[in-house]
Amino acid sequence: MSSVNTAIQLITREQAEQGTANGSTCSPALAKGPWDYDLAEALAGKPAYGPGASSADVAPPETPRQGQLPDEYKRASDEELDVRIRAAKATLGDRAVILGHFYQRDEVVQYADFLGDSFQLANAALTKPDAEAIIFCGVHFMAETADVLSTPEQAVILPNLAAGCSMADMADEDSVEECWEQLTEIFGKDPDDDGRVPIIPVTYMNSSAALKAFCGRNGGIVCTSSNAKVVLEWAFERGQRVLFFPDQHLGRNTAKSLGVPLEQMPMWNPRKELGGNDEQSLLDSRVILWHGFCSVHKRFNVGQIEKARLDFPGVNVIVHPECPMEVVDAADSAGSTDFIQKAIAAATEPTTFAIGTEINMVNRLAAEYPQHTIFCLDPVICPCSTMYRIHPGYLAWVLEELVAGRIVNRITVDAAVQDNAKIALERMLAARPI
Ligand code: CIZ
Repeated sequence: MSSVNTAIQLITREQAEQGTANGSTCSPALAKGPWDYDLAEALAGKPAYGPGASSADVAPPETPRQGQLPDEYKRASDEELDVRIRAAKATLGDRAVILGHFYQRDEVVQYADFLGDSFQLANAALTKPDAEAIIFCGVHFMAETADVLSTPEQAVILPNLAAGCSMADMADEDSVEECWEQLTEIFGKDPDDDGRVPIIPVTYMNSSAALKAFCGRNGGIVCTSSNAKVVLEWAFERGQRVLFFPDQHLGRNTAKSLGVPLEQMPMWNPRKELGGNDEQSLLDSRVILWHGFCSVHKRFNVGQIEKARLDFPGVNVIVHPECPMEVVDAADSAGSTDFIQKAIAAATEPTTFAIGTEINMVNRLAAEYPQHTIFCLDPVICPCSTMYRIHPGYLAWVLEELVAGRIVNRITVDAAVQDNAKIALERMLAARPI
C-alpha cells in the first residue's frame, strides 16, 4: 500500500493534469512541502494553518513559528534526505531517540525508535535516560509532555515548531481561567456534605502544559482517551461536577457511558457570557464540556458507517472517542489508538474492519495485518495536517544540527508549569478503576 503522502501527491497530480482524480483529499495543499505553507502564511500575514487556524482563531502572538529551515533541506531529494537522516542517526547512536506518533506519516515513522500514542511515547523516552535528545515526531503538546516527564538534562526537540494541535489550541489558558472564575462565582468553593468540591477540572492529554498545570493547581487531573472513564470516575468521587476540556466529544462520549444524561452536559463556548449558558443549567450540570474538537475525527459520520455495513456485511466498525456521539453510538466499539490496535491484533479470524481514526494509522494497520481487510471510514484522504508538517527535511535538519553540537527547536516547559502539570499527570497515573 502506498503511503498517505504518495496518495495525496497522485491525487493532486491527476487533478492538475486531467481535471479529475482517482480519490480525493481534504487539502491538495498537503502535496507541497510544509515550508511552502510557512511562506504563504508569512505573505498573508496570518496563519493559513497551524495553531489557531482550524478554530478560526487568530494564533496567539507567542505561538511558535518555524520558517528557518535552511534551503538545502527543502531542495534535497527524498533519497538524499534518507541517506542524511540515516547517517546522522548512526553517528548519534544512543545519544538521540526518535519518537513517532501513530498519526505520523510513514516517510518519518520509518526512522522512529518507538511508535505509539502520546503518553506511550513520553514513557518510552523514559527508558532511554542516556539519550541527550528526544526528537518527538508528533505535535507540540506531546513534546511538552515529554519535557515534563523527562530529566532536565534531556532536550526535547519538535522538528517543525509549526506542528501544533488545533484541538489543543481551542482551549487557551486565559479562556479557561476566565471560565473557572465565572464558574467559581456561581458554585462557590465549599464542599457538599460528602466532602465533594463544586467542580473538578479535567484536561485531555491533548492540551498545553499550561492547562495541565492549571488542573494540577486546582485539584484536577489529566486523562487520555484510554483512561477517560476511570479519570471521570475519580473526579466524580471528589467533585459534584467536572469541567472537561478541550475535546467536547471525548467528554460527552465518556460521560454518557457513565450514565450522565445529555441535559446535564452543557457546552461552554469561551466566546460567550457564561459560555452561552444560563446559571441554572450550570448549577444542574454534571459535566461542562469545552467547545473543542478534533478536525480529523469530526469528519466521521453515521452515513459512512451505514455504507460500510451495506458494502461489507459483518464489518467490525471501531471508532475513536474523539468522534461525534452519534458515530460512537453507531459503531461496534470505540476506543483510543491503543484500543484500536489491540482489537485488530486480537482478531484470530480474517475480519473486515472499518476504522474511524487518522488515515496514516489505519493504512499502517492495513499493511501490518494483511489477513484482515482494514479501511478508513472516511473515503477522503485527510491526515492530521499539523502532524504532517514533520517532513523528513525537518528531521534531517534537527539531527544534523545535533551532530554538529547544536540543539534547535527545543521545547522547554517553564519549571513552575512543569511542577503543577506533573501533579495532574501523577493523579492520572494513580487513578484506578473503582
Ligand atoms: O493520545 C494520543 O496520542 C492521541 C492523539 C490519541 C490516542 O487515542 O492515542
